[in-house]
Amino acid sequence: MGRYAAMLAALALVVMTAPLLSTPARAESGYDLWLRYQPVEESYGAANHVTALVTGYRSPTLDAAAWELRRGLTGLLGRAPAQSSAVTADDVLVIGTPKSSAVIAALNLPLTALGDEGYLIRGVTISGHRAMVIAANSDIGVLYGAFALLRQIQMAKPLAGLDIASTPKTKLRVLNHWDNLNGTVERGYAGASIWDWPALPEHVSRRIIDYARANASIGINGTVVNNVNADAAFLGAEYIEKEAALADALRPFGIRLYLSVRWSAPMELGGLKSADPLDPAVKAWWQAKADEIYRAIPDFGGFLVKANSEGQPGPQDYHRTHADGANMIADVLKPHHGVVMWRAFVYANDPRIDRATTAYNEFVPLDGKFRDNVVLQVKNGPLDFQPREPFSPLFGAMPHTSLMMEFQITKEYLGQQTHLAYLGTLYEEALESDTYEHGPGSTVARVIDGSLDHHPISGIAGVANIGNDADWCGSIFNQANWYVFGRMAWDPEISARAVADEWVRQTFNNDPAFVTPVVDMMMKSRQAVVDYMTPLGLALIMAHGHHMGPGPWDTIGPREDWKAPYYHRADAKGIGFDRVASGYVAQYHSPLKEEYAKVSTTPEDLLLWFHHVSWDHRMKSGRTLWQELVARYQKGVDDVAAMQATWAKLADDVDPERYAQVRDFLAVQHREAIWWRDACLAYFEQFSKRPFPDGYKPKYPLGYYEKMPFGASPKP
Ligand code: BDP
Repeated sequence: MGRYAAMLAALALVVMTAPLLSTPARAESGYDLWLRYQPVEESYGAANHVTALVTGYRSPTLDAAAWELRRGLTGLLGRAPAQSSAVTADDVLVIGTPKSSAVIAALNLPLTALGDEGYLIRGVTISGHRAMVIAANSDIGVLYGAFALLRQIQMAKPLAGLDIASTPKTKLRVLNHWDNLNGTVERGYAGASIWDWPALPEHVSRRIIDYARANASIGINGTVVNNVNADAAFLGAEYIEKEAALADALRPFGIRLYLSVRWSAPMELGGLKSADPLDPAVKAWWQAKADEIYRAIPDFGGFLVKANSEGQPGPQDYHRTHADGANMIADVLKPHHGVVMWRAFVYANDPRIDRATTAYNEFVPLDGKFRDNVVLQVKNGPLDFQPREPFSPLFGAMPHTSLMMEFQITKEYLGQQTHLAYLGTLYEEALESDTYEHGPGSTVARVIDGSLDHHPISGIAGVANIGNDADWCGSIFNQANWYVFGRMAWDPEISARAVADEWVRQTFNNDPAFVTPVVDMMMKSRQAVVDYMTPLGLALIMAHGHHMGPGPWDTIGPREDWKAPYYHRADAKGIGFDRVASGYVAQYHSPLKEEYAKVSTTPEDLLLWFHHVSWDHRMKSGRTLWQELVARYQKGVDDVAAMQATWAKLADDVDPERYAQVRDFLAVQHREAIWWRDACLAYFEQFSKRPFPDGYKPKYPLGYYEKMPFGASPKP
């Protein structure tokens, strides 16, 4: 027997004997995400019944809604609902729009305020029968409502008395895939790209449909399929045909396709001599390209542009501004109703300038100069997706420009594949930050939902963590970050805890003895990462390039602002970046700029972000800064140990496969948290020259940590 045959035989044996062993639940790979539709546990479930599904006219989107409801209700309630076109019994579910369903039309429901994506779920009486309706103005609203109803049932909520009206607060709710032509994913930790370009346009895989379902279930309505570091080939005729096939598959689920574009594409694909946005030949090239794309994809969303950033070409190569560039592209998309998402992630290669100030300095003078179909895509913090940063001061500083949020869902700087870090709390912290643009209450959420300055375009982008792995995201808990991204894009004011609770119930079960500790663990998890990686406002001290593990000593980057000491500035006096002197603090509105200007009024969580502070500075705890730094690193490690202990008690409540993955990854996280603590403290101690508090000392000398090969970490 060959090796593979033997492996298969062994696997078959496991599969056959598995039901005989008393495992708590069937093994799950995680492929089903939060759409598992397992029977609702009797004890927590309400006695829900749905006897029949009443539909009207069909459309691909309404068919998707009916399909999902049939599948979901059959799984959850244990019985397939009958299919019907009229209400003839109790407990029927009627779905549709006033156009698609005569039954819905006759009910005269208050649908106007729902707009073109919202839904209404409500109990009604029809011809004397108890019924539930999912109604909307549009087919996609019905699909969103179908998922919302299934969510309620999966969470064991009673259907009786249900009355939910929900409308998304933002318009563009998009994933940004940093996927390359060759199938790799930049900063992807979940396997290869899900887009199978060689097989397109003929074949769209089942995974793509499941991807679309998962996105629709949380309201995501757009996807940028390729990396912001874009390859011009994505705009070539061969690829447009493939993209059109993908767009056709995504359309029933309300998902529009967008492309990242390379600024110099007119030269690379069109043979032009320049990519100057004010050159008529360049504009004509883009116009023809846009027309070509829209012929193939009539509802194409538009372009995402990374220009003059980290070596990418852009309008500044021709001494034009970002507005010149964005507006030229906006004009060619305008007749097709497309938008330009122009990234504000730019920074100068000048070590004398604080990198955190540069996007503001470049973009604020352009406020009011952008066309109305341009939206600036701004990362939540001014540097780069760190475990903690203050919100970018661009939010609140450009009232005449639409701004959308860019979050990173993939955890480039937060432990990548293995570390458990629920990002809901990070997103929430950014969104609820008050910019004071128009006085108190001018939150970042209100900037990006367009309500603060009355912008028609609003949105949130998330750099996807999705790949070809069995569980899509590299780990089960990473799925929660995709989920919370979508839920917060729909409603930037929803609470991180409420979303964690939803996710846990759907992904695992409704047992309070399970849900409560797991939600608590998730809610503390991101702070644990902050503490063992970059406590007290430190940033960008990860290892160079791959950003895996500690690298506060790293000076191998080609430019000053790619070296760790540029950020932490540790010396004999203290540690931290003086951002009062750099001009950064002044970019905030009052009262923030006054608060952040002084050590005494700066929140300790951001202390070293804003100030260079003496090692002996007295912290609120009574410890010196040096002692506090050690305590925070230690707390991060302890919190991971606490997560391990929590999970260890829950083995009986989860299927063995998912249980084991989480257990093993927490062990990795604990080992690496210790690595972070010891490597960073061994490094900083050479500057602080203060003794380590009792009971603590890094196990190895600094040089050992500095030489750690990629993928390895010291034995604790
Ligand atoms: C950084 C990533 C890099 C991206 C860049 C960006 O390390 O891979 O290209 O952001 O957002 O975080 O453009």
